[in-house]
Amino acid sequence: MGSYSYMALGEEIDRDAYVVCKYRVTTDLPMEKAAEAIAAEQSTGTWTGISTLNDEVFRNYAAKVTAIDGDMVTIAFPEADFSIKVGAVPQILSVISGNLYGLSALKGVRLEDVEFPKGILKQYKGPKFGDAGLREILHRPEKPLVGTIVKPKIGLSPKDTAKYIYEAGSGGLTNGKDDETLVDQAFCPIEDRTKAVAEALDRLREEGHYMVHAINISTNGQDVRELAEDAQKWGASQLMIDVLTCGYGAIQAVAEDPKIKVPIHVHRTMHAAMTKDPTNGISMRVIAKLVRMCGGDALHIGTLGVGKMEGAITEGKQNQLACQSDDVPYKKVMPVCSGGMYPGIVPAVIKAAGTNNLQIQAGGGVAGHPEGVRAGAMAMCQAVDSAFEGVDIEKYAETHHELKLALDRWGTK
Ligand code: CAP
Ligand code: MG
Repeated sequence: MGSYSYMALGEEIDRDAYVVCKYRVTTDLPMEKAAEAIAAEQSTGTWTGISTLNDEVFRNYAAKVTAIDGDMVTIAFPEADFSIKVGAVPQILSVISGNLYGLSALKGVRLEDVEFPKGILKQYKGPKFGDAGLREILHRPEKPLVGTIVKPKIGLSPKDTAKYIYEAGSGGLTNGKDDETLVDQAFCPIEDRTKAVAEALDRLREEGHYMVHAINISTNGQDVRELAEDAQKWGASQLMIDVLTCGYGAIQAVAEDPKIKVPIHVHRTMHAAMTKDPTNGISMRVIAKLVRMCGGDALHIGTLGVGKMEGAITEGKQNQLACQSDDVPYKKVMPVCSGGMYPGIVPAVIKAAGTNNLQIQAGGGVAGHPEGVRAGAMAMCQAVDSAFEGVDIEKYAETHHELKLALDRWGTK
């Protein structure tokens, strides 16, 4: 029974022949032992030597531990370990992010980053629209997109949802969306909501304002594509999919459906179950890379360390880069900053983002404005304009009533 070593420290590998992963590993064992346990379990090994593993199989398909730097372990998986046609992201995740979390050799392990070879990247089409496509639809070439999430997140009728969106658009917002828990409840059937919101958006367009609203079509695998086509038929200007509850396959199925001619907003609800713990799980950067491959046009990346949801600025910047980098053959994804946003925090978010190429959206920060949704929308737009024009927000508020009321209510960050 041959014994095989998965250690290949310092070995130069052809980056176009491997999927290269970086893991943060916590273990009481020597790091080499822990790293080898991951490489073995995720490729040709198991907990004991086996008579059925031969030199040829090992040579062709074994993963390699190519670097150990403190608690960071780099493991290279041969491209041949991954499916050629079917299998896609589910099979990729089973290799790079599967059994390893349960290995008794590890106290914790977090998949921090992944780099794919060209042969795998070319199996995916990426976003159909991307950030530039969204800007074209909205006739908004350079300022940040400004959006809202209809609040309360559940309970409004289709008519009241549409009224909310009409008010938000009248206040200048470019984007609306369903919240992550709203799909097709009895109080707001998706067909009625989609049609009512479409009428509100048509009215806004007749009044000279361009706005899209993402209808949440999160559902099971066999229905999501048909629901996407139905929602588009009912007038949806954008679709939303909760990627972690629906799966990456749902994004890919809808994005690659030739009948779908509207962008996809990707919500990441449930992500914190795997991204929040710095020693265990998966980084949002990896999720963002997979969403981009599968065709998401806009993706929540957190609030760069300044909002209500957890996440430090460095992670936020990594997520932003995963959406916007030029090192993959795909259109760029619009990074969405959401979660506890309000007008007074906008300058800090834009400063942290270091660019205007983002979508800032607020639910409570619009619906909670003292003078209602339209004024809340105006205050968010005024906050974005102040940052875009490089004017101090307090100064800007001296001549913008709605922003002044928002700053009085929630302050600045
Ligand atoms: C924001 C939101 C979004 C969060 C999710 C919410 O509402 O609708 O789902 O943005 O977090 O339900 O919290 P508020 P993330 O604007 O009222 O906070 O974007 O980090 O995935
Ligand atoms: Mg929400």
